[in-house]
Amino acid sequence: MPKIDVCFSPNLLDLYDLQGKTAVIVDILRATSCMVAGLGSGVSSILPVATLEECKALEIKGYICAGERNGHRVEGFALGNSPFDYMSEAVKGKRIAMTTTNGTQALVMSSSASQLLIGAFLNLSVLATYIKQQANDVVIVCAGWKGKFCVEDALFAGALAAQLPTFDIEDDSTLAARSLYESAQTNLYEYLLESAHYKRLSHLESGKDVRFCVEIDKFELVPILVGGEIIRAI
Ligand code: 3SL
Repeated sequence: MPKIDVCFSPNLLDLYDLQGKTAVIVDILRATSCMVAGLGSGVSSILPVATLEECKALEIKGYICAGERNGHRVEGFALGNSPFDYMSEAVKGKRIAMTTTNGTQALVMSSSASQLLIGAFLNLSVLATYIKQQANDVVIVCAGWKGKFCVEDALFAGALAAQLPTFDIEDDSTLAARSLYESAQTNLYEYLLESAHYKRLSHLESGKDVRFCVEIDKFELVPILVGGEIIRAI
């Protein structure tokens, strides 16, 4: 049986051997939700980069610059980090270069995995089906916040683990994530009202992004990193 493991922070990645495994990167609020929403709405590809400078330099190559620092759109960038920015007509068919505080960093730090997939509640079931078909060992890498645990990423890890019941559980992080999801699944949005990142995003209109990011199965696609860019695997 393939194995499943949950890494609660990129700062813990040294404890995990990603070689030969599938890493599912998750940053529910909001980077990976933006990626799923964008590719599901017609964006052609997303190039994740670590720094603002790398991102800006891609503009002359035809990329649209997107991202945030500390939750706020970067000055001079066309897009911020709201999933709604990624679903507009203006970005259909376009390539986006993206840098965020945690999500794109988690991706870059997981590059030793044999395959990198993008997870969000927005594509939960199609992602689970894809992983089941491949039957490869999987590590869910939670982006967290500046190395710290984030409950929304752990909830997603639990939701995905719950859809992969035949996978062998490697250690207790998967059990913990699953129990957390089971206790919150009937009302994810309300559960997140007390979370640190919900509070950090309080400058946004009335929780609109957060509500959207906890919608389950809104999109039928699996984003994958190929040659440095995120595209649709299916
Ligand atoms: O850290 C990240 O990658 C972002 O998703 C954080 S924020 O939701 O845009 O603040």
